[in-house]
Amino acid sequence: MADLRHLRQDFPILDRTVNGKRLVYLDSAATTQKPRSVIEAIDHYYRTSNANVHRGAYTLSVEATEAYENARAKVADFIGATDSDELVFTRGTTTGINFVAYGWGLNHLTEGDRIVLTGMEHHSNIVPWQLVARHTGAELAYLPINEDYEVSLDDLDTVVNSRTKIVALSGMSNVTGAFGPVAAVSAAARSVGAITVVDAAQAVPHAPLDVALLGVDFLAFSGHKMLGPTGTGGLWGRRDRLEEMEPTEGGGEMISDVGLYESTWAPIPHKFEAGTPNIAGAVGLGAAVDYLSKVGMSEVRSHERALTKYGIEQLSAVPHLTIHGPADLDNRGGVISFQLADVHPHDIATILDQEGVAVRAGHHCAKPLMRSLGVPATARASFYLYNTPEDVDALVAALHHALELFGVS
Ligand code: 7TS
Repeated sequence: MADLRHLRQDFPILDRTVNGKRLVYLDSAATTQKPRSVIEAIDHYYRTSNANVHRGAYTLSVEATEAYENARAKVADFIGATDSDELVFTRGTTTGINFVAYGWGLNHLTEGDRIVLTGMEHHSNIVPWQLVARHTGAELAYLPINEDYEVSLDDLDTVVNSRTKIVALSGMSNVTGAFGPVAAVSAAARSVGAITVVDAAQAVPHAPLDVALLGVDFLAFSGHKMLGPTGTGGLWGRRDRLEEMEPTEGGGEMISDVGLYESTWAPIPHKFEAGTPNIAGAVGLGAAVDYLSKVGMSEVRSHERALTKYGIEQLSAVPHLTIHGPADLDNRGGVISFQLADVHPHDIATILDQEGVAVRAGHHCAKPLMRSLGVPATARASFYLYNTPEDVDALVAALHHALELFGVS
């Protein structure tokens, strides 16, 4: 296992205790903890350079604008975008997908057109498309998941048909950890002239990713799931796609000219960034990608792969425990959803919390996927670069404790 243990000291929150126990944070799929460098970058920005961007001719405003645009360049570079104009700052993955659904979908879909999704999507990659389908008369079609928890490509060529205009899929499930078949699906989409939108909320933070090689049209991700602050994220789009996409929010900062009845837009990416942006958030996200780049995304991936292997082995040895996710480590990331006997996942999470272990329980905003799994909810442990085998051991010990409490033998 790539030993990243030394990184733990960079995360102040990991020093705290919860219910008298060492904090074992296993909910990074929901949001990640923040290293000191990110916290300090935000603090430093507010202490030294705070002003609004793209406006004033005075020093502070110029510095704030530079900090904001430098962050854009860093984040663009981090995902392999050669042109930082192709990176729109958003509030997170949800906002990014909604921008594409309303800004591109609404203007390119007509009745009878098809939007293809998969059976393992988060609600934020389902509901915006349902809304746009309702507005346009387009229909939704799904690539289902198979018994290995993977998106089935058996009917790819019939589901992605000549009426398909948009295919949207997750790079990695936040429930099962399964990777999405982005390359195969985007090739099928391209062959019928459809665009591909990737929900990369769980992909960008955990492995090297290069939009220049992926061959997709849009890719949305969240800053807070990759060590950055909440309320930050990115939407990358190919230049031509962003140029043909309409803004969905109007206001200051996003215009070229405004008349009484008509307006024209600023060039990309600014036409999608109406109003005063989250400047400090962008600065924090820039510091987060600096941190991740210094560690190295290949290191992050190999650390999490090894930790997932260990986690699956150890959890599989717990009596009455069922894991919902692929066995193939090359096709999955560090998210492990499980059931423990017939104990409700919320009860599991509460008992684990007594031991200082933070896991999420519920439907994980993926209700259609939960229905395919045949369960209303799961408990879920998710890893990041600061987790260790000792964290897995603490989880397993707490689960044994839960079995005792519930009298399951
Ligand atoms: N897509 C996936 C695959 C996600 O896991 C999430 C958030 C989102 C989209 C939405 O991201 P947001 O930053 O806009 O909220 N997933 C989770 C989770 O698994 N637990 O809490 C949030």
